[in-house]
Amino acid sequence: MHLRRLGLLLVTILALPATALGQMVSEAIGDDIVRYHASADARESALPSFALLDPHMPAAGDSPEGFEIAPTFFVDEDGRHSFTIEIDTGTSLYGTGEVPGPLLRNGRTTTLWNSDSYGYKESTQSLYKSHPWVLAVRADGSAFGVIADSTYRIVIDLTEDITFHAEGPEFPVIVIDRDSPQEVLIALSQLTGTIPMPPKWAIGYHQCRYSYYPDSQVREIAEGFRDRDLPADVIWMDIHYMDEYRVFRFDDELFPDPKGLNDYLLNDLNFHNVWMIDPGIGAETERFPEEGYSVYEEMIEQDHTVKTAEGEIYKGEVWPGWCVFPDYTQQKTRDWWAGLYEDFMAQGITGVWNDMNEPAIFNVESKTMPEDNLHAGDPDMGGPGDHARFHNVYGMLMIKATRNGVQAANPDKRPFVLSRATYLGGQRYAAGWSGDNSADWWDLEGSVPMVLNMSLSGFPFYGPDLGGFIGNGDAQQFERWFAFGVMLPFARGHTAVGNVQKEPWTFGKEVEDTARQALNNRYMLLPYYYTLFYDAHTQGLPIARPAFFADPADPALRTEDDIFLIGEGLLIKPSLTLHSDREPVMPRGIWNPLTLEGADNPDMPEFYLKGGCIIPTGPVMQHVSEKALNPLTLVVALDENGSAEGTLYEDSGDGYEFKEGDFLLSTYSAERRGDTVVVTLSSSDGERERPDRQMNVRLILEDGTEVQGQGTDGEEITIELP
Ligand code: NBV
Repeated sequence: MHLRRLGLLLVTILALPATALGQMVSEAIGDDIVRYHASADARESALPSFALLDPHMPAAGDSPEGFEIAPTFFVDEDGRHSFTIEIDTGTSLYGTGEVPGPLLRNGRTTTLWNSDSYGYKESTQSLYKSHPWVLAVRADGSAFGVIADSTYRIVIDLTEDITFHAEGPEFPVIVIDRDSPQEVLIALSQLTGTIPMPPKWAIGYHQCRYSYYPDSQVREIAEGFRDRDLPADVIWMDIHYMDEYRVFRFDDELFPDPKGLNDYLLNDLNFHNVWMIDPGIGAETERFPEEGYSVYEEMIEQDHTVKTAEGEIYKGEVWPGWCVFPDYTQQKTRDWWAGLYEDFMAQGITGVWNDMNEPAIFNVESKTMPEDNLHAGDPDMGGPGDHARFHNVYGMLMIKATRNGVQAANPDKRPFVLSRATYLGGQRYAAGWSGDNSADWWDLEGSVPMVLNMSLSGFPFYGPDLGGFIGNGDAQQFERWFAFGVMLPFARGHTAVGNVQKEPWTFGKEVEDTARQALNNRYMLLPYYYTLFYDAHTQGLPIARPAFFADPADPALRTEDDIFLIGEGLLIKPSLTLHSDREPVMPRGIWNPLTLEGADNPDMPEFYLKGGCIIPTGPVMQHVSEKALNPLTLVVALDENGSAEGTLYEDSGDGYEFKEGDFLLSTYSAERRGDTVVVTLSSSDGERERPDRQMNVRLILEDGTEVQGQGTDGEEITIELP
């Protein structure tokens, strides 16, 4: 027996109380997906899953013969239920959700405990989200994934093998085995769900600040984008719009007419809006002597609050002072919470931002509520329980309710919700961002692997505060961050109160020009991004992907996080540091340099197109619905066999008619025939009529030069090679 394995077995036997020495149970819950329980008793008493789409996912049969990846369950010296899955040499570990530092997670530990981690750095153990999930890529490029199906505080220890230590009771362990990391992520999303299709405006650029106020400043900022031809779609309202930080209430001096503001933004400027809602409900009502604060009053009257261990209403301090907190583990509370959005959304609000939902509490060492607080817990949540059990899913249950409310308020629109806290599976309800980062080169560089590890944890709609939340930074840093950051799936500039203004024009003309080039590229690539969001929604593939996806068996790519892929075909190489001579490792094969706007600007990223790929692009526009996709421009790079393929997804950009067939999914192919390249529409799906439009082809050659062709979409286009 392998020495390490023997050691582990001994530790296991010694650490186990005799009663827990049950026989491990395994069952298949999908093709090559096995769920393990420490014992038959553990299987019987397992709590409902919060990660899986089906909280009581039934077994599909016995675990398949020869399935090789199995956990060794044990109880550690601190009494925590634990397990280890051994890894072979050459196995690279990723995922573990929202983590600071590099992409590769071998050698690291992470504590899953949703935390308000203002100003986090590489040593910070817990950020805002919890993903009890590890993606393991073996030396040969095949891969497996591990879910520890527990909501309790968990330490993921990757210093040697894959070890999880979870507080609370025993829990199931799910293992997915596949031939590639991509297939593991598809399987993960089959288990935990994909992102809902976002409204198209949400994949445009977002401008935020803590906070824009009064309303005239909001107008000015939005106008500032339009006056300067800086493409953007969304402006955000942070906590200063609230009346004394009371959620669902507007400050009547700073924001006397939210509906008028929202209507002006949307109708006159084509700007959507997102407004913040926190979970802490101000408990002091003196502020509202006449009308009262119905949100608080209903909380009390209808018994929606989290309780202390003694069963009293729990009060914790946040922005409004003493607050009570909705207990989202009850359906009745989630329904009530969802109902609050009806009047709110009727103010012309188009998106909602849930912050502080770890939940964050001021002036206590733990930064959150006591772990022995009580949640009522409906039967489908596993019944009543302490906060230790529900802490990591508090934010996810909040956004589940929020999303329902936003959806019910406008049934014909696709909701957009952003959340700071969430849990494995939370991609079903909201997009996310990386919380309170700093205007610091470390944060700038680290924002790439953070996005990638979230991608590798089933959470594709994610991005950092571009330009940094804490601190001013400087022009050059802002410029570099913005230049590549707007290419990340969720593209939002944000910064904290007291900092300098950080709109793209406030650092001077050079930065503004770079920002315009970057935004123009994002908007020109919208057809591609939208197609990728559709793929993420339908298949569960991430939008931003690590370089190793291009060749999972290439060991040199396993640590590469200075470049990233958007989809399969577009490689982005940003300028991440001020002075670096490090050349990132490029994937092998054909990657043709692609000239986009800003190609001669050293602060802009470089772009490469993978041989064999076709990506759809359109005209630059100031907001996502400004112009029809005409001309459609296909950017093509041929593979070593002289062919290429790519898809374009189109629909109305909002609503649900796409589910009834109102979409157009086009597959284009290119093929070299002698001295020509022929581009055709090789298949088409959906009931939407093909627009009568011009189609251009940009064929990118290996040296970056290009040959162009022109024709009509749906018809063959032939290009003469030089
Ligand atoms: O609501 C204010 C901020 C918000 O701007 C930020 O994005 C969140 O992460 N919020 C945290 C509360 C306090 C920050 C110090």
